[in-house]
Amino acid sequence: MGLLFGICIYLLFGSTLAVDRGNFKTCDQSAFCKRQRAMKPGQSPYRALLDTLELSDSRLTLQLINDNNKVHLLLELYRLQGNITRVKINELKPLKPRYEVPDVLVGDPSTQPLSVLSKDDNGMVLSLGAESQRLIVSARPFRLDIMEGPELLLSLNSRGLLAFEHLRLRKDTQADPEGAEVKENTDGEEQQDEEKKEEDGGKDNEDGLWEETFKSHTDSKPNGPTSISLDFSLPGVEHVYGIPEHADSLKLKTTDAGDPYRLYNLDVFQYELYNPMALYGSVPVMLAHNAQRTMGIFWLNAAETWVDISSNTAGKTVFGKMLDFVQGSSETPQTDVRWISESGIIDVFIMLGPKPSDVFTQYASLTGTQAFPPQAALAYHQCRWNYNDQDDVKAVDQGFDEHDIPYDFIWLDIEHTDGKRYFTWDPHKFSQPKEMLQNIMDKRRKMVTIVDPHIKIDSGYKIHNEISAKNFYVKNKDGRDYEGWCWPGNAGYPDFTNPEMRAWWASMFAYDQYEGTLENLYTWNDMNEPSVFNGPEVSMYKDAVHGNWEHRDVHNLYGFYVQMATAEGLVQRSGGTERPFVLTRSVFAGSQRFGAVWTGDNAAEWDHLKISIPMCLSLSLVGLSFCGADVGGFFKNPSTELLVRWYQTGAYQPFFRAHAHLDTTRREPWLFGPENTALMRDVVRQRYALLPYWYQQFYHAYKSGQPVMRPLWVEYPKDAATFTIDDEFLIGRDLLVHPVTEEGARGVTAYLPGTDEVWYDVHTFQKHSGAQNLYIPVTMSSIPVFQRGGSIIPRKVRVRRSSACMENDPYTLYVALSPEGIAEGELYIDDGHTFDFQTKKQFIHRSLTFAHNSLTSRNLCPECKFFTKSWIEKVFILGAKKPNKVVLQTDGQATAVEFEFDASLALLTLRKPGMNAGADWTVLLQ
Ligand code: NBV
Repeated sequence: MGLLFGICIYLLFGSTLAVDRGNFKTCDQSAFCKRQRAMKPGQSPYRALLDTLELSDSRLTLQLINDNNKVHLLLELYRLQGNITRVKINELKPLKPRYEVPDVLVGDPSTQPLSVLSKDDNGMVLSLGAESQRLIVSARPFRLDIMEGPELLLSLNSRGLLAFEHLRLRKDTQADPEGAEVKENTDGEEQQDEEKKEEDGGKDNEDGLWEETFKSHTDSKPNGPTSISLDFSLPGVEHVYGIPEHADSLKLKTTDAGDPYRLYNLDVFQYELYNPMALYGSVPVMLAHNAQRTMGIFWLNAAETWVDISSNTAGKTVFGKMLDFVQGSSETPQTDVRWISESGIIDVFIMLGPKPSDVFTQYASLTGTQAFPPQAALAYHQCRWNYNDQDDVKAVDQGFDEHDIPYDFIWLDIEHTDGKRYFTWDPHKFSQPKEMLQNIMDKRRKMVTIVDPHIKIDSGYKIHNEISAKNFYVKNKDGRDYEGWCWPGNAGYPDFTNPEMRAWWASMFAYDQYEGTLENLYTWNDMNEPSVFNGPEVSMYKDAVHGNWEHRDVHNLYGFYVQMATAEGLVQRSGGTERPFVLTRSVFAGSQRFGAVWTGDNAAEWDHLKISIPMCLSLSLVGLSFCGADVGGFFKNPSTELLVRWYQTGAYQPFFRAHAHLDTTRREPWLFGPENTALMRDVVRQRYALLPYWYQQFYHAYKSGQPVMRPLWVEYPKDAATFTIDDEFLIGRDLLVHPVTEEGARGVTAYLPGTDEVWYDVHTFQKHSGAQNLYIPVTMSSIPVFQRGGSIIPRKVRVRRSSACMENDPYTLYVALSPEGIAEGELYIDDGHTFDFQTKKQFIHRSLTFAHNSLTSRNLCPECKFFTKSWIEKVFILGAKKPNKVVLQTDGQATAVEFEFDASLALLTLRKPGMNAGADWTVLLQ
């Protein structure tokens, strides 16, 4: 019944696409959210016990006491390298340990010394080292203020919403959670057992403290109430971003009138746009921005979390008023945010910027950078649920050749398996997988198969038997293996939080384990929220057990771990030499280290095309650069116009994959008449030509944590006109894209930022000055893209059937001069797929600069070794003056270069200068 029900839900394919909101909790239906939200701003019951202060070099600890119930908390403060302050708050003596998120931070963040500048009965002032930054600890009520000079940057608990539901005994049963004892505090004060019981107030389960039912599902809460909450005030801030994944605008909205933004990884069928409901992934990172500064708040907690945002120019806090006084204004805007999580501890990293790029660097220092993907993964991917059989795969593969459209990856969805048993092939439809993969490999193309984390319970299935024998499944609260319904029917869910389980899972990708695979097969992890058709909110019971922890504590990490283990498997099967490619639906902070993410089951509707931009921008801002949306829309059939526009948009987004639901009509790009085939061909080819630039951007994302796809404000942080743009974005610093996302559009208005900038239309080479709204008339072939004057972009314009086929092809350089007549760019080249760039420094990294009429290539990594056959076949210089002569100097020789000059466009074209892309050279315009 459950399975049928699930499948029916999934296959119901009506004309109205709307989420069934009743399947998912509102804040009011989530007991802890309701309890916490019922607390209104006011005086905090927490007081800092200043005489408990302990300061070692870099760690400050201090006890807080809740004056209502006398429970003590322990506050830990750290100053981390790179302008980050970490604040941890836990119970001083919890009845049992509370969950602290492991594996997300890349290491123990390095700390810097802290020192106490002054201290009295009201509080103390600490020096944060950098730039006259101080932390003011106020004792009664407890609050923290981070100041820089006279400026208040951010306050914690200024609205008094710190709340910590301490672990307690249930009054009516007196059940002692796992032998916990009531202990004494270090300062001799008795841990207030009486008060604790009193807090339960004899009302046992009122307010869902000890049990909660949603629809037909009851969550037993063996630990009772455990939620935590803290507020942050951001004076001077009106724009906050991040906390994906939501189908909403880039700038986050205030939540006073509705629900908070929810972070709880869920498989939301037919999600709706422009609302704060949870989706597949959760990254608890918020960025706050104004024209002077960008900061970030990283709330490291993997339990269900809600985030309230309000903006109060009226009704300000005392500190807000003080700030007004200092700044002589009375209308300083302020954003207040409040984070609420169901369990765990408060562990928050305040990233103080001040530039957007600093916040990215700070966040990357904590959670790592984007995995550098194999270059082919940045090319075009062809997917549908499902390519039916080997012949179908062959026909689609040939179709691309016949229509002269490049592609790199063809994808197989769940139907390719033997009865939804992952790591297997349907014996009839895919009886010769190796032959199929070899055919694809012969064309230097690749394949992806789906491997979901729900495992069919079937004694004839090796994967199940091993997981079961090794005791690797998630458990029910009663200790038996947890079972849920999913595609295969009754399924078990491996406990990916267990490192031994992950190691075993990784080993299953070895060529002799995952039979029928070759090295051009990569992986897709879907349904890893985890999705459970018959579970609460289509997921797992919160009281399911992962080793020592409840599912409640780790929920938002499940998908993170699935992708981690899968990526590790792909690396291991190659003996550690090949870069993996794994696409995941569910993510958490740090998922960027393991591969790509997509925005799940969107629909073939114009609004879904539009939302792909802010959704991927939000993910990019919090480290996940490798993002894309299903091109064409997953549910429903797109009109031809929508499909073409979606190809045009997707070709300029990081992860470029067409995908479609099982019930949609086929939509390979040649099925819509020759004119439309030509439009789609053209834009896929534009993507391939631009791959050197994309690859270079990903190299930088990997090296430095800077996002690939960027909101305009990241590069133009002082320009308020960029703060709310949702229909335009940058790729790196130098390409600005304003895709056409309106039905029947005859023109678009693009904002070109930068008072000192000029922008060149990449198709016409026409020059436009910055800081203007430019109206661009469009036809069906138009994709408004502009190159920033002052940049150099490499392309490979001889497009072939896959990116690997273009490996040795020559480069064309697009040198777009700034108003001062200068430009700079880079060339990054490596083998495109191994870790040799990392382990053996086998890559070429060159800087390209144009100044004083000469274009020079300089080696940025003299100790690197890599040879390329690629050469420079053409150079376009946009915004140039006509030279008399062009001379190439390389290898101590000078040779004349043929050129052409188009005066109307100020375009200088150098024909076949012919130097090797890895060599030192200079081109002089004389
Ligand atoms: O595996 C089938 C689909 C997949 O095509 C899609 O991309 C995923 O997001 N999967 C969800 C399961 C069911 C979708 C209705």
